[in-house]
Amino acid sequence: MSRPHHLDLDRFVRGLARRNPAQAEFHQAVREVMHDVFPFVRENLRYSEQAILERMTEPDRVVIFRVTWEDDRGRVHAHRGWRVQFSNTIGPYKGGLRFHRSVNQSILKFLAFEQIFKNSLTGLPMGGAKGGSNFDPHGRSDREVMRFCQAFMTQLAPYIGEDTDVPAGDMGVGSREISYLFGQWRRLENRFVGVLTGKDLSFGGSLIRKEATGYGAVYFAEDMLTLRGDSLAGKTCTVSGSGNVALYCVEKLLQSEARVVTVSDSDGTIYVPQGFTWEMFDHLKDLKEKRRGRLGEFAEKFGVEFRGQSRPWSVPCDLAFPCATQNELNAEDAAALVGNGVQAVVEGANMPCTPEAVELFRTKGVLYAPGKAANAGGVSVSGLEQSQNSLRLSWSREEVDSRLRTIMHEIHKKCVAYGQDPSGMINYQRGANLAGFVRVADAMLAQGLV
Ligand code: NDP
Ligand code: 2IT
Repeated sequence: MSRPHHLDLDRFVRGLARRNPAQAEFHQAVREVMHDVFPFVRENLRYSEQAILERMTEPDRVVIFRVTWEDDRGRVHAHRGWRVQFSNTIGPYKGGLRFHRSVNQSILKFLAFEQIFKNSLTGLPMGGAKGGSNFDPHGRSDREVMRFCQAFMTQLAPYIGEDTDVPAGDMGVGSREISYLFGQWRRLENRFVGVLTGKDLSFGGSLIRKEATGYGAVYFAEDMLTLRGDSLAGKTCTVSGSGNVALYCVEKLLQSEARVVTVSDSDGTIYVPQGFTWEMFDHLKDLKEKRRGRLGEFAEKFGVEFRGQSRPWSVPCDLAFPCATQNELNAEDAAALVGNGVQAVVEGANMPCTPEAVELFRTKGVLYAPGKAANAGGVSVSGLEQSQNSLRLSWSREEVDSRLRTIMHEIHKKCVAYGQDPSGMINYQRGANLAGFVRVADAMLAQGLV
């Protein structure tokens, strides 16, 4: 059956919006990918003839479940849980779990959709998925988090497995949560295999997994700059967030002799004009990873400026690393960054820049690294954790870090190969979208109608 040759992006997205009402983030993520893929598919009719785009934007399945649990005061709560299994064309479903009050189906579908292309770029055998809950771990005791994780896993367990779907962490899900989730899975299944990644080192976790997303984003930034004959040393960097991704982005920037002047959380931004010292970083890591504290406390201890309810983007910088959450950097923020002479924006978070912000970066010649390329280090080391679990071996820090570096270099190369503009600029967004797309689309063609 031949498909229309006059593919129309607006019509496609309108159809998607009709079929998936009230899912703004999902529509946004699909439009962003399709903007680059449509012209390519128009020239390669084998994809449109097999309805690849229609099939790729419909998840294999979405599992929705109730999570009932009891807090420390004996009150009963009913939260909602999801697992979006979007595509397992090139490997078992793979992607994080997010626990945050904002979680809904639209956000998880956008994240799972993005994950398909990100995982494809890594070159590893991983499909795309995401899951989570509208449960908010902030302010909850360890026992409450444990009971929630046990209840969540009891519902999720029938749908996952080491060769089926391998969840990991995302916002609100770190080592503590993965440990509780793993404990419950093992209890239910009476097996010990790598069904989750981001595990503790004592039971099958990988060295460097914790650091991988932040480190990977900095490796990617380094490659972008190297191609321009430049380097990270001495660059002034703004970072948003102060969670897993942000912390290790800051650490690698400091190791690269860059100057990090901000971090943030949902209360506001810390501004350190002279740049974070190692002492400040060590304290921040302890505050956020161990004590689950707030940035106001950090500002007080070091006597640095805390800008309440404010984001880092008005602070002058050479490089910006949004590492908090989706749509945290809008057109106004982008204009402020451009006005202050930003050279590159590297996404540690998933879809942190709005489409209007990205468009401004493109027109002003600012290097822009989309999350699906720049933050792929996390899921890459998850893939390496799966390999180590299958081999029943643990690789050294050096071994995993060197594999991570190689994977990030390869992703950078793919973006350059697919993203060359006639002007000589590299459109990393198009490069990432097309390179990610081609691998999955060709596998779909080869596998027939599924
Ligand atoms: P964490 O939960 O560890 O940290 C999230 C950080 O973002 C916290 O500092 C949080 O502050 C802040 N934040 C959340 N919402 C807002 C908001 N509306 N405004 C300002 N700050 C906010 O999550 P991660 O570091 O793991 O994830 C961050 C981003 O990176 C997400 O987009 C995630 O999808 C993406 N990512 C994560 C990977 C991973 O391996 N963990 C891999 C690839 C991408 P507060 O404590 O106040 O909520
Ligand atoms: O967005 C992401 O890539 C992640 N949250 C990590 C997923 C994973 O399976 O490690």
